[in-house]
Amino acid sequence: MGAGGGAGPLRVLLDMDGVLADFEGAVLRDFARRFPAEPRVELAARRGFSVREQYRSLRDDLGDKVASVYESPGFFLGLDPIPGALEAVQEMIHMKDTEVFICTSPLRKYEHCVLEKYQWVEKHLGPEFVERMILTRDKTVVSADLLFDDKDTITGVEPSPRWEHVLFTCCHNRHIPLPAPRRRLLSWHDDWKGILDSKRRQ
Ligand code: T3P
Ligand code: MG
Repeated sequence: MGAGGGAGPLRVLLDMDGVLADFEGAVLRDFARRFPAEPRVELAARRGFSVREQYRSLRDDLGDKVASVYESPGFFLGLDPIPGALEAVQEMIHMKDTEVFICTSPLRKYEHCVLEKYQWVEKHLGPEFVERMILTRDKTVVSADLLFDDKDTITGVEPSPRWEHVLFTCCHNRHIPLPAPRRRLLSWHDDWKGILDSKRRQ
């Protein structure tokens, strides 16, 4: 099915942080380096989408400290790829009847984040993928068949987005029960092709 109904290529949106780029691993690594004496949240203990909220719940000022980590220059460009992501995306882009876009939200404090997201994609996926980037704070207005995203609840002005949100498993969402018919992709080594195939048949 093409974006939201009818014949046509399958359009897939890929979120960036938590799906292609390891935001959580880098936050923990850089926080530990910059604030070695402070308490930190290990990945196994992460709960809830917002890193800032969880650090703030440890101690009030730690929220701003952890935010200063991901707002620093070089942070977004320095993220490691999620295991298997680059290979999966290169394979997906060459699949017949498939359109792949990267759909990512910039931080509200966008100074370094926006430029570095473009640079990251060019560095790890190549200039042709830069053509496929959609930066938006509201993913609900983008029309596609599938959105792979690690954020458990995605809201915006459109109450009924055209895409099916497949939850990409990440440290902060692995404990969240997903009521049917919602589905997960556990990792890029899981059956993402099966999800694309089942969507084509719908
Ligand atoms: P993406 O849409 O690619 O997942 O909010 C800006 C980006 O940073 C967004 O990228 C999500 C990511 N992010 C987190 O994953 N957790 C956080 O706590 C914050 C502040 C941002
Ligand atoms: Mg994300």
